[in-house]
Amino acid sequence: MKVFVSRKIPEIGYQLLKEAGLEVTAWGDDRMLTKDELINYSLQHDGLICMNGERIDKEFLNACKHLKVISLYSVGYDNMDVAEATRLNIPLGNTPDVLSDATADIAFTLLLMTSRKAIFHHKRILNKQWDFFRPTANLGIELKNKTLGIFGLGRIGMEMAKRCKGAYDMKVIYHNRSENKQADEELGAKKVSFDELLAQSDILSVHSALTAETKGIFNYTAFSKMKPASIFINTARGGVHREEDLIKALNEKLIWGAGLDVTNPEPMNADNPLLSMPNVSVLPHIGSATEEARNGMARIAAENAIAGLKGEKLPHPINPEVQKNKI
Ligand code: 8YV
Repeated sequence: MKVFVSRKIPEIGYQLLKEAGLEVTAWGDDRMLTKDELINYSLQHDGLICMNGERIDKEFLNACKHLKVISLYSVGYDNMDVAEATRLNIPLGNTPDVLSDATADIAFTLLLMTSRKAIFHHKRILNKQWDFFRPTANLGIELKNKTLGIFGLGRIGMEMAKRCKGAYDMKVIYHNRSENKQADEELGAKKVSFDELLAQSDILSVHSALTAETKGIFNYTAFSKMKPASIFINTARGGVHREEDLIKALNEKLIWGAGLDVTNPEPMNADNPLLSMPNVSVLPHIGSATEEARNGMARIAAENAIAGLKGEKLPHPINPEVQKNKI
């Protein structure tokens, strides 16, 4: 059996695949494959390990119906047409849990950076603007006892809530479809409506998947319902907020600041107005960028691929119904 890995991943991934007796083709060039290249390589293999930036859409899936498994090196699977893969009986896997701490750390980092205008002050040094002390210039805001609102309280949101509770004794509220009992028991977190989340949060942190329901939900109307002193954080997917509405909301001081690890599109243009706002911090989608998380993702992506190629249940399936009747 042959597996294609579409981008360089940590060594542990290749090692596990080889130990399982698979023939591995690892894309080694430092560039993204084109759609046609991805199809052509996939056609020569039985399984695929791919990235979130690659569109696993109807066209790809129908061209590569033969694949015994598609293992995504990412927890978010908004790049995949899951319904079509399920219709074609292709098992899909993702890499949850191993990146929750790393991503929550980036949400927390963005919160601190934004609340103290850290990037703006760093740029002042680079621009030779660090001159003399001004008691009232460019002040930040403190976080103790504030209310944290989580949009999409799953594994990553829970880790962000723990950090904010532990460090600043924040009150935690969240908006989810279903109640999160663990958050209630461990953090006293309360489930609220979307409008209540907007109205009550001092910090609003997005941790939801990008779906038809969440796409663009943070628009001008939503930002207008937030507190003028609030900070908006998004480490999930850029498509959940509308970038031009966020810029407008910041310019009109409807909200105080924003911290983004995800943008729309990615990469963000270097001339994006958000990059020159003092109360905004932007990072280039580095939520999972730690040795620990990326190694864990490589391990899980390999384990999913191996199981799929052996016709076994994937340890982390996206569409478990595909395999339920077959195994
Ligand atoms: C990846 C992520 O860096 O897992 C996810 O959903 O957003 C990140 O871990 C990104 O998807 C690139 O594949």
